[in-house]
Amino acid sequence: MAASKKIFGIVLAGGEGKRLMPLTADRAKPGVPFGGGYRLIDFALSNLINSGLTKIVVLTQYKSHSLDRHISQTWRLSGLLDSYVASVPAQQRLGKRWFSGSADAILQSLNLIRDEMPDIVVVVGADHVYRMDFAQMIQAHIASGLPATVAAIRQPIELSDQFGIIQTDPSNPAKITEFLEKPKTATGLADAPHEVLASMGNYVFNTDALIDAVIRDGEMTDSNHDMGGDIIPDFVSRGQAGVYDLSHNEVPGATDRDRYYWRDVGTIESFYDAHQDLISALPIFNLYNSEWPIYTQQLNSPPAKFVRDAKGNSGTTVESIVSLGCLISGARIERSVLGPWVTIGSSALVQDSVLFDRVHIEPDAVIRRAILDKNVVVAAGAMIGIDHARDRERGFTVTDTGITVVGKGVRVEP
Ligand code: ADQ
Repeated sequence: MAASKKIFGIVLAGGEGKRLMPLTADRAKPGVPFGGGYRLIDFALSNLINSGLTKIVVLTQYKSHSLDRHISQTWRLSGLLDSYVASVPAQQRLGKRWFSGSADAILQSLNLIRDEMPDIVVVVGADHVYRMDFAQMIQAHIASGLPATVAAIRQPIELSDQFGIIQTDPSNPAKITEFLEKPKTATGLADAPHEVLASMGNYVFNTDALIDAVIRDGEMTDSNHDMGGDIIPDFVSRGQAGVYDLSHNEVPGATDRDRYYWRDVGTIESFYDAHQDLISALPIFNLYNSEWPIYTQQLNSPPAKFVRDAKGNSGTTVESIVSLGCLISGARIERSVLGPWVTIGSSALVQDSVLFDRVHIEPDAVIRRAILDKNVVVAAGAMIGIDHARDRERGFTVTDTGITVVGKGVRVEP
């Protein structure tokens, strides 16, 4: 049914990601590296492409250079098939102002929708780790007869203030009766009082209804021009929004553990935890599902290499992801994720950590429960994540849960 419809994809990628500082000091949140060689946006884009969408725009604005470069280098689809993933920065089409919210980003980009004249527009966020077949959601959307559908997943009730929380009609659970954006308190589900139904920030709209809604919203002075805060509640108030529960989504090759995996990686803690979900032998999120691949840039890099150091130590690496171009010499690496071109010297110890591209760790350094941004250099014998007071003194971010984050390009002395 969906195959006969023209579908257009919009990825909202203009968010600042303040809670991921310092990783977002220099780049938009959807451009933050993840899981070795990926960027966060690769998950949303892979899901859309695997779902059969061929025309996708990515709306960017905040510090978008690194994200734009990633999209143009990685996501070139075939011009012959009239397919594209295009990164579109804010262009001040409606006056001298940037996007004032995610709905305003769409309002300012209506020319892109009108150019394609689709029947249906899929609007998704850009900073979640998950697998989802949008073709199944689109089918459910069409079957419902409603003009707007919100993708949803059950979440613990204590996280209600981070999500749009959905109540449905008991006699018609596919219809939303109430949508509260990030409420302080919420009512649990009838069959699971400690859970709520949370919006995933992914929506399917009939094109005309979306255009009408963002134009109407643009005329309102008391709106934040936000998809979750304003547009969806507006559809709900008119009895025109449906819900699509991720538990109905069957993605090929999913394991029992990761079938309905979805993580909002909006904070350092959740970003760190999502990495831990990748690395065990039976990962909570499986990157090795070739039936629903997560695509990213193909690096022109040699394979990772492990060598003995000058003293003959071979080192060990367990429960870790090591990317292309890495060179590990007699070091011990445990439960960690290494991005491309990381080098680690003799007798260094890296535990429970996430190292972005081109981190350089010299001999005898110790890194524990830390995230090191691109090009960080850790000098011989230096320690990170051992003494949190010292980490803070040196200007590093340390979370309440004891994760130390070192910003891009910093040199860490002993
Ligand atoms: P948040 O993620 O907090 O909640 P928001 O900050 O608006 O909402 O970000 C949503 C998406 O829009 C992100 O991908 C972000 O990059 C992008 N975005 C934000 N401002 C933008 C702008 N001005 N221009 C372009 N893109 C922009 C949302 C929903 C909740 C839902 C959660 C799920 O509002 O209802 O529960 O996502 O994580």
